[in-house]
Amino acid sequence: MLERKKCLIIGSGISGIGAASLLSNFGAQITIYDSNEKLEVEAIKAKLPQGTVAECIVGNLPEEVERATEALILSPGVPTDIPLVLRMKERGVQILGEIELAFLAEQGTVAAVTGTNGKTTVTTLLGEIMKAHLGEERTFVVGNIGNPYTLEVLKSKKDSVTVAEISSFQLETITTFHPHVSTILNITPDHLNRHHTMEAYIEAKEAVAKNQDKNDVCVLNYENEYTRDFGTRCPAKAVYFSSKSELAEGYFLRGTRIIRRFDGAEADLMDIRTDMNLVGIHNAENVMAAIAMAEGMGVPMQTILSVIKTFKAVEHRIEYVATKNGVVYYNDSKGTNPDAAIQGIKAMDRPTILIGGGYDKQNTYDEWIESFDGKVKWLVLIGQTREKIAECAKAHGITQIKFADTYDECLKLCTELAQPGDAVLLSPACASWGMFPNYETRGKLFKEYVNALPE
Ligand code: UMA
Repeated sequence: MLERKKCLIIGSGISGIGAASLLSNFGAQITIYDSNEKLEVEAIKAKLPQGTVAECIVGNLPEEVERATEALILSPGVPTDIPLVLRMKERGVQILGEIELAFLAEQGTVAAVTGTNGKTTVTTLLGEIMKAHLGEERTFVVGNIGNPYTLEVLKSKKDSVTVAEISSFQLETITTFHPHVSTILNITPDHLNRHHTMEAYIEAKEAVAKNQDKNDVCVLNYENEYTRDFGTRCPAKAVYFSSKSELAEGYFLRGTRIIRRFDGAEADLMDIRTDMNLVGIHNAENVMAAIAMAEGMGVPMQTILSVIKTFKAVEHRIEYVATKNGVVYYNDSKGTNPDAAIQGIKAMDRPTILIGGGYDKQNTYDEWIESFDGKVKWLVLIGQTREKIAECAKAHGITQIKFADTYDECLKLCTELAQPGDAVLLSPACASWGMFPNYETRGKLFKEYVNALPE
């Protein structure tokens, strides 16, 4: 369909490079455009896989290139309402996101995971379950998790499964993307600077199910008002999980046990204290979602439960780093919004030096600060949002606040402030952008710093 077409990819990050590689297999004429004028064309070309040929342009896009474009491929980080995209839309140019582009080449079955929080944990866990069921060579784990779908999809076969973590950015640009099993884990305010309104954010999330029908499954959180409501109008068969209510149908917690109940028949599946290594109620929810999705994908319960038993926390998600001088260090760099960070502080059981702040996604911080529950001994703030968070913290009666100008200074300050018996938690409630290329870099630097501290 895109054969010989003049395709313009916006963004030269990992998703743009993946898109170029796949388009090259489609036989398209490719131009990669990146608005960041500081990038070098040669450096972008060097990132292209062998055999992929693309024109690369940085800074300003020449008018003749824009006019010649027949299909536009957007990287997830490119807003869909920038003037260039709007002009192309008006001209009737085909516009695809990187996920939609990849799906055009999908041969197998897809399971898609979205939601404000928990996506990476559920995607990774479901990926492990599918690998145990089908084998590594028939399972692909892709998407927002950091592995572009476009780079894997050509390996897909009729009997393979792709487990895709899909962000709201990526869902904005899907047209035919059709998972057999999907989930919206939860929806809480996030990315409002990109989507502008909560309604638009919800709409983007719900799009994960828009091509599904009643032969497909959509797994939803009964305790989240948006996802519960979506179940009543979802085009797929809605399957609920709940950490608070005993459901007539679905998966739920009874005390510390996960129960499965369908057609009046109940099965007691596992204990969240002894049969899994992840901590916190949010992780019990993640595990229930993964169980429901895996069952929807036809995996026997025995396989599902045996994988859950050995599954460990995902890197950067309330990840234990080390204990140094009696201080326990946790890396929750993936706490990139207040709701995710609430899970981080909730999981702490001791006085905590909490590192917060970063890129401003125009979130509000009241709920996060209210969840501190007297545990935050010092709040150490960095980045663009530090004043905004400090003001909010003061309004909630928290005065033990320190500012750091650099990340290095922040880490040193935390080690000075922490006493034996305390925890130091990096759980910033903000994206890392502006100080780091991504949350992984922020988390890795934290771990390197902690591991280098004397015993
Ligand atoms: N760019 C432009 N014009 C624009 C905007 C950006 O040219 O208007 C350029 C930038 O200069 C930069 C490039 O686009 O060079 C970056 O593209 P990108 O932001 O789409 O980043 P990628 O490296 O391609 O990574 C993307 C996802 N990034 C975002 O959604 C911001 C990665 O998710 C994802 O892992 C990857 O594709 C593979 O699918 C990261 C993320 O932060 C982890 N996601 C957000 C989140 O989880 O909260 C949604």
